[in-house]
Amino acid sequence: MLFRIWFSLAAITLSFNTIAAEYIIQFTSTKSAQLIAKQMNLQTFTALGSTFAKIKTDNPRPLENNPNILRIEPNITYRTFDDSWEEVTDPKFNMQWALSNQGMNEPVKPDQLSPLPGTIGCDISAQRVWSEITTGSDQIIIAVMDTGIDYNHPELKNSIWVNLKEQNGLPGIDDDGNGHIDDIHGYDAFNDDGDPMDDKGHGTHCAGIIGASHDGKGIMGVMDKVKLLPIKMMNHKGRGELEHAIKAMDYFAKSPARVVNCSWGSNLYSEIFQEMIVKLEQRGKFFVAAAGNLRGRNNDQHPTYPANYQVPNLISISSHNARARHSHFSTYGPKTIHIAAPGTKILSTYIKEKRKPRYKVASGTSMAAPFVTAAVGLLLHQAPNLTGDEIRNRLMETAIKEHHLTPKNITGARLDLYRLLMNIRTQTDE
Ligand SMILES: [Ca+2]
Ligand SMILES: [Ca+2]
Ligand SMILES: [Ca+2]
Repeated sequence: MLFRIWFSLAAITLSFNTIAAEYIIQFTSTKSAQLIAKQMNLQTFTALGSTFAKIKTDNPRPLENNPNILRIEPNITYRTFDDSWEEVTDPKFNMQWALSNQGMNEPVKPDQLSPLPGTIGCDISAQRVWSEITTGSDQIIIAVMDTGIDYNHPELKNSIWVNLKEQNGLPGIDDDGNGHIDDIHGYDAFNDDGDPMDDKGHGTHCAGIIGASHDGKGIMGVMDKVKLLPIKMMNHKGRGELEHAIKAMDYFAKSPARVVNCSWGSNLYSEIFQEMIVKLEQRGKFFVAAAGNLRGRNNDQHPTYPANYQVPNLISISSHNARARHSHFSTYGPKTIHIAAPGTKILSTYIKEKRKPRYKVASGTSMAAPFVTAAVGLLLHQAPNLTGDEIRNRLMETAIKEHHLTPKNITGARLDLYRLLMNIRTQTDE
């Protein structure tokens, strides 16, 4: 705790006496907010019952002692956790090693002759789940807090959540009274409007991993049927700030989604953000967070947030490759990262670009998290009353232990969807 306090104070102190920086103020009450906002001429916004404002100052210290202010934190910048991107010319399921690893199906660049041999069976057992258990359901709603989703993508358009009251309502009117105008397919917290179209591609890639349709074309998502709820909180560069994250969290809180994918983060701690996750635990909401891409970095010592928040309704995900090894770019954390999931050379959907296929191969813990998010969606559909703690324990106890992953995360294990949904626990004597 001391470390965290130091961490946030250090961030404030660093910018003290230098140049004016942006801060987010959380007020003690609505009344306090009105008072201060009027005095200082600030625009306020509300989220999860609290009132906030953004302020630019070179000295936040006097505000820290103001009795009307509960917290003041730097307006942290969050970044997407994608490590590398590659073009693809011929997308197809037999390149999706993460779903069904045949030993030779890691995607290759056009100038490469053959992929590195993968380990047969090093996948999440998706095919077995599809044939024996489920391919998903329209009742499962999954939020993707990211750069948006291309909701017109042929692989995704049938799987995008629809706000019926807005779809059947009037343009320019907030038909469902949720505070957002024309939010038919979700919300754009970055621009504060009702259109979460992706202008980067990152969110669309994550969305395809979860729910690209099983339609005989292109690729397949972990789920054939699902409702994806895009909450855009980052711009075309994959950058968003605490202000946008707070607004995105408020939308997620009000939405019917129970699980959210967070393939992004920052090394800066935010008490405001952590408190929001805790509040949402009471509403049965679960967070899947990518652990970050700083190669060789130990999250136990150098935390990444939100992945490192010590709350029961969040799971932190590192990345493994087709050979069941820790991905070279992924952070590790024997005490703080829970499980690994496939994140190296993942083929998925991408935004529309001139004369290019709407697919790309990408690597990053950003790509690993959505496999787990989809798994949580399916698990909650099967067992809706699980608590955050129970969801995380199930994921950890049913993950497959791998020698090479052992020092890299708490369990030394990787996601296995079949074992998760069949509740097949790893023997403790292994
Ligand atoms: Ca609305
Ligand atoms: Ca409307
Ligand atoms: Ca498809």
